[in-house]
Amino acid sequence: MSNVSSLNQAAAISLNQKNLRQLPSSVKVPSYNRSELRTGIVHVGVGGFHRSHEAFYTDEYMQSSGDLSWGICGIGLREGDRKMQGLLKQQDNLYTLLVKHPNGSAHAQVIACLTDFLLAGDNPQAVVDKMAHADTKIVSLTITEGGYNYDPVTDAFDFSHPDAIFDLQNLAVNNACLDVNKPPRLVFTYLAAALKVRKEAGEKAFTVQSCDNIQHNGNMTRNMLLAYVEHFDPELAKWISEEVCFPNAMVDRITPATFPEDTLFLKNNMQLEDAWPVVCEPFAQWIIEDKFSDARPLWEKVGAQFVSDVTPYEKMKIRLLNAGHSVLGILGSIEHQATIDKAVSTPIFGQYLRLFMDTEATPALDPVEGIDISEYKDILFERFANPNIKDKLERICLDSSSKINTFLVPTVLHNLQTKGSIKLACLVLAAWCYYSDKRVNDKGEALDINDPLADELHACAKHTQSNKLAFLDMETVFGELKQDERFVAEYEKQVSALYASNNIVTQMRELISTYK
Ligand code: CS2
Repeated sequence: MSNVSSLNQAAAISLNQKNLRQLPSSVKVPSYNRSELRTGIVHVGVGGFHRSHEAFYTDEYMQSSGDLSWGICGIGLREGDRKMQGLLKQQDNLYTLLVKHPNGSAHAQVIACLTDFLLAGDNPQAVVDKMAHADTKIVSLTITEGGYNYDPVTDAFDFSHPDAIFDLQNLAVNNACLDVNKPPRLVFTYLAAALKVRKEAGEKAFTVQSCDNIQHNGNMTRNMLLAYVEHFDPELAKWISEEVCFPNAMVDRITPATFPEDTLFLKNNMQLEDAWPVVCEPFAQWIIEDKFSDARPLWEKVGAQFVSDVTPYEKMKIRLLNAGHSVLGILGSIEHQATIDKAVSTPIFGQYLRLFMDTEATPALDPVEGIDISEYKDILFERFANPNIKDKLERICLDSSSKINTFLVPTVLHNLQTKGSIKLACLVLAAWCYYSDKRVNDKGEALDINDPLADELHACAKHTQSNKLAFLDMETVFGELKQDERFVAEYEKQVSALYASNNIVTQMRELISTYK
């Protein structure tokens, strides 16, 4: 066995431009001529999701249409992006999408639309120049739910955030110009600088397109950018408000983290050596409001859908899929579940999730044209259960402080207003407190908690034994909910019961039994 695999490994071909035409026929490669690509899109945040979603759609579009004006230049704002940038560079910015099907099979496709990858920390001016370049029609973003510098307590741009303070100080001493020795930290600073170049040259604006899981992600981007720019250049803010389009969009494709097994799988089964392939499910969905400042790829030719109002679609996706992930992620983590497929296939977790979706999340949705919500939920369960995806709960629980706010809290607020059920969501919030307090699962194994607010969450949660409402001191999450007596009473009931039993499954069972 080991001989066979070492023979296969020896035969693997490194992914790069020179070898592109020599890859085995089982690997799909684009037939367009990369040297003719122009860079029409600049994308900030080249993680797995961008590579399995927008880049995939764009690659498919260029491949099928022959319109090569939509090459993508990646931008990394964080030092942590250096690894991806370096590995992609060695592969001439090519990478493999490994699409894993529920029956255990997989297919591989090389994505060739990345033209370049710039690290802002190395040369911030190059980033601004790229965004401002006449070929750039769209600057898109995957900067995570927490990346918008939005303060849910004040419902406004967070000027007290250290990154905002840092950027504003540097802009102030430099007469609103970039200081190359102090690379800006906020994406908004780069957008402002590039849009200013366009404005001053009397040129058209580019579209700013968010690809994050935030309701009205375009409006959020617009509001945060305008609030920020207004602070130091009101004229530019006015121009942006008149000239720049920020389409709202619903984005969807489950993209787990890549593990060494995936790299090895490609090598052993497809003779392809890729240092950082992307793994994803076969399903992909992108529903976009058709509001662009300038030209755009005809993504509708390759499966995206353009609509005039994306609100019902994004609500449905965020409140069922993303919230569903968080429900399984938080409840499952404290009961030593490791992956979404295993958790959803464990009857008690599957039942709990379906009940949450049917009785709490669905009533908070609007009717969605052309979609049967019940069927949508069935499909979600099938997607979650894909045993080949193995989406780790650690990834799901990453940055829970932003996710719970975006994915779950709006459902609770809706149900408080309509006097609907909130108990299933309240147990998830109580479980999140327990998770943040104990930081171990029921087997005593340490939980890998990755959240910028992890210390604050722990500091509040650890007083729960003596004060059942201690966790609600997390203002950024519970600010609005805490004003509601019914919520506070229900949360207290759930958290008390959980701390008394020390067993999440007992509590889940208890709640499920109230529906029979
Ligand atoms: C997940 C999302 O991060 C999360 O919590 O719910 O990454 C999810 O997999 C994607 O939004 C799917 O489109």
